[in-house]
Amino acid sequence: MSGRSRPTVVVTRRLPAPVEQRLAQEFDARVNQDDHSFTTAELREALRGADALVPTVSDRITAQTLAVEPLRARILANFGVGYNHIDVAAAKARGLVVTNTPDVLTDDTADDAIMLMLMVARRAGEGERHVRSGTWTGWRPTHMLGTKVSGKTLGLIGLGRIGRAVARRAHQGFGMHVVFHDPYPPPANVVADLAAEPKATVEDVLREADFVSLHSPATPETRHLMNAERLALMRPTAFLINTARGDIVDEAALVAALERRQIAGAALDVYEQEPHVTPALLTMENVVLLPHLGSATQETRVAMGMRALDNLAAFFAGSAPRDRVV
Ligand code: 8YV
Repeated sequence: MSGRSRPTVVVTRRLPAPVEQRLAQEFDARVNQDDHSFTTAELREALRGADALVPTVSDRITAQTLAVEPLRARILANFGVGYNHIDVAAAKARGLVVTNTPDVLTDDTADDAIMLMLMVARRAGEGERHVRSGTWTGWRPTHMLGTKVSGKTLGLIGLGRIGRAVARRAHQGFGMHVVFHDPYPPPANVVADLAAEPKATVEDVLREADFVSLHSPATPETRHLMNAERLALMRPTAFLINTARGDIVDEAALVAALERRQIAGAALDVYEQEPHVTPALLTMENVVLLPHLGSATQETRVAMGMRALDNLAAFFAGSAPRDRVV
């Protein structure tokens, strides 16, 4: 293809080098050199000036943003599996195709959930802070006792790709009993292979689980799914883990539940208003806080980028992109 005929693609954040190299080879790429978070004005400009946009979770692509005239962009190839930051109905109404990057980040995100479960149960963050503070006085039988993970009950809210990968790790690796609720469960043979026990309601899971891990997409239905009432159903010895989306947990209600000792702790990778974290959480030793690291490995971020570029390449070649969501 000649330079002139190559589609113009705006990528809102810096991507790993191999992805940017391919991007430059195949497209007329406009890269965000200093990796700043795009303003609404910049997003609108990109929609007016480019054939495609590669956004990330740090971009809010609202109906108002999508209302630009004239609209040149024809596809939003999201870098990431979750696309709740894009108003897909508005995108569809404007004739835009939207794609995401599933599968390639499943293992890393499941690893992240297991890591958080272990960290919060075994007080890993607190222990690290203790050693680094220089106040550790030495080993003793009663020092910093945590909660045993192996053999406990893990409750999964959502048994999609990532939920299933967590179930496998928990059951096969830690001998955990896995219970779950999913309004759209996978086929019975898949559930049986995982040795996961279905529950009729979210509440049933919450009442039984020693660890509750969230794996639902962020939708209007799942917004604040973990509210004050549901948090109160968890066991006082149980921990909440969220690697899905911040919107699923009412962060203020979580703080209240932790303050009242209604639950034993929480481990979060995602927040309601990223990068803002409700200040009270920062002060709690029984809370583990990570900066949205679910898919943050070199291998996976390259794979996500390549998958987004595959979707763009297919679209501009006139074929169906593999990961079309609308
Ligand atoms: C990404 C994620 O890092 O893919 C997702 O949905 O939450 C993360 O793995 C982020 O969304 C990239 O846009």
